[in-house]
Amino acid sequence: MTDKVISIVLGGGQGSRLFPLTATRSKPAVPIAGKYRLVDIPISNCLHSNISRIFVLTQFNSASLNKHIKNTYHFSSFSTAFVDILAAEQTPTSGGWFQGTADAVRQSLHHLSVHEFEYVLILSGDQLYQMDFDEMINKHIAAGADISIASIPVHVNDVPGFGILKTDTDGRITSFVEKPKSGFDALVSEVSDEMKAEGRIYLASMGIYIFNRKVLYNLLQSNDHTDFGKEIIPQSIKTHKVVSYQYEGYWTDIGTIPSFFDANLGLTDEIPAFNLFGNRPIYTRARMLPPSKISGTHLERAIISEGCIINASHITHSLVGIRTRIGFDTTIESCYIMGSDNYQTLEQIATSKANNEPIMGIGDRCQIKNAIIDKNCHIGNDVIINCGEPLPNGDFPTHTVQDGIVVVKKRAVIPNGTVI
Ligand code: ADQ
Ligand code: ADP
Repeated sequence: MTDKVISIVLGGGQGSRLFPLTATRSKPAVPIAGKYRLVDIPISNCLHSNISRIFVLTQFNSASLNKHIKNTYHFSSFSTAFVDILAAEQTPTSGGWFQGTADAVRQSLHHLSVHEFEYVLILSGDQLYQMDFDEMINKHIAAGADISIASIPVHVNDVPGFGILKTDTDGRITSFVEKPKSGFDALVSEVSDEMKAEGRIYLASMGIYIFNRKVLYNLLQSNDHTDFGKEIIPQSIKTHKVVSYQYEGYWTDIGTIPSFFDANLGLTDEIPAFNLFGNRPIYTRARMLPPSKISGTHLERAIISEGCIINASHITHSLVGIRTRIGFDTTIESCYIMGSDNYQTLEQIATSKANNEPIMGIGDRCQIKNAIIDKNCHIGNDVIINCGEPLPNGDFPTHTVQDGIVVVKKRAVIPNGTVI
């Protein structure tokens, strides 16, 4: 049945919850887990579920996102498979930015119409999970549903952040409240004993929807609602058969700096909830990088990507991205270092050193804790980041602080001896 499906990945609105990682790049292009991009997660889930016609909707189209998609997702010219980026565009009928998730899909319908399909699978671009969509689609068809919504049991603390639904005994959704503020008692659902034991007694929408083609076109073309969670879904349960597809595997939102940070560092756990080391790889661009070269470093719970040159003394509970260079006697604890897009030449390094300017990467004798270091940063020698008193939130020229996490901005130059 998956050959009758087209998938749409919602690649991010105007919101800036991942700022400063999204200051100069579109959200789908944000690097994750050392060598991937956010968009690789939903695309890999689709490809593993044999869904190979995929649109990625984004507010702006960056050169690097295009390059990444073009260089990663190659298909045989005899297949119908594609991964296409659709950026918000001005047309005679629309003014530019997507106004919300439903508006983004509405503005893209004319690109879908040229394809043959029965079902549209709508996915968020900022979630970390591994899920079989073919099973969800089979259940959608077996239930004779108009719309299916993937749901997951959550704890009461998470209720205000999600669309919360309730179903009848057949799984048909009878109520849907987007991000409720009160009245939680009335929203409790029947869940498995295992979930009950964890206190996860509310069913949250995962923001993953299957729509029958006609239903989607009717719902989007009969009104100007801009949002699925706020408008389209709550109203459609009154007029259509909307069912819940309950999922209990690992799934997490990575749309904010703290959740993005936790999800990345969680990959260093002994048995991570999200398993990179399985037989369903996350696809990404093959870069032909050299193996990493590491010298004199005590590594503990560290994930080191390809192409790194590391002389640090300790790297603990951290992820080190592609082409990262780290100097001698440096200690890194609980950090996600994204790495670099290219190497500096030996001449460039010699010139920088002669001028007492930091080279790309992290210098000697640094101490860095609880930080995300974006790509292509130049961090000098003897730099200390986030190793003292808890830092208040703030936005500074070279970095931001949010909930105790320092994010060093892309291409930032941090001079020798700086203390943040
Ligand atoms: P949120 O994630 O808060 O809740 P929203 O901000 O609409 O909803 O984002 C959904 C996805 O669409 C995200 O990946 C976002 O980046 C993307 N997106 C948002 N606006 C966009 C736009 N204009 N153009 C392109 N992409 C855009 C939703 C549901 C809840 C549900 C949670 C689960 O509304 O009911 O519980 O997802 O995470
Ligand atoms: P990477 O993800 O590899 O760090 P980006 O996705 O940030 O790279 O994109 C590379 C380049 O694309 C940026 O340096 C910038 O010139 C351009 N770019 C990305 N996003 C925007 C934007 N919103 N406005 C203008 N240019 C952008």
